[in-house]
Amino acid sequence: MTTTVQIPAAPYAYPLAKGATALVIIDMQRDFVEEGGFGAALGNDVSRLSAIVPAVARLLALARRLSWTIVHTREAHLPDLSDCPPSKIRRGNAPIRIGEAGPMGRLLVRGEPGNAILPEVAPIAGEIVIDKPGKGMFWKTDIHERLQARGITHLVFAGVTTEVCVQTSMREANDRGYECLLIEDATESYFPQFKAATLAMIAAQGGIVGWTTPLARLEEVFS
Ligand code: TIU
Repeated sequence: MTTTVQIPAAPYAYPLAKGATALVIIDMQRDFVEEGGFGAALGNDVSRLSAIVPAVARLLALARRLSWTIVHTREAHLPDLSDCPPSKIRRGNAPIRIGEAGPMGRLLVRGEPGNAILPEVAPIAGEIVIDKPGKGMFWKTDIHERLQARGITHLVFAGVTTEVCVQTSMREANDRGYECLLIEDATESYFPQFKAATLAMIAAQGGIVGWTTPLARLEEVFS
């Protein structure tokens, strides 16, 4: 039988299901956090994102201690870009585009240096790593089947960026019936106002997408 643990959260306590919860860390890859990557090519100030690395590392350590299923995603395309819609390549005003070579290799292409997850939060053996061609983690991936096979019903989210890949993945998960909690200080955006709006809209209307809480609330419950 699954035991439920109440985590203080917005808009009300999150009913975390022990033994049926996975941590999902979205796209903590060099492409978004370091100069010379995809995030910088889009014209963003990437320096904001590295501030959350210690919190994501603490959350990952907690999830490992609790023996949760752990999922790491990367936004990554096949080298021939056959999984990348032309519209995604065309979009924006970037000096280098998806698939073109930058200082960290070909942008958003699997296996390139820029596609690597940051060493502080890198996966270890036994953890799931998903290369996703979309912003959301379910489109053209097998993650739903893999989570279902493990009996996972609850997802705790972290990563970047809050209003793009994190929110899209959380909404996709919500539509598939998962109970979703976003860790507020383990996610970040290039735009502080978009992060604030995303946290607010997730928890609004009685948790229309899910719940949000600071990492400290989770750590206190499992101390
Ligand atoms: N541009 C931006 O904010 N994000 C992305 O393109 N991908 C992710 O959020 N991972």
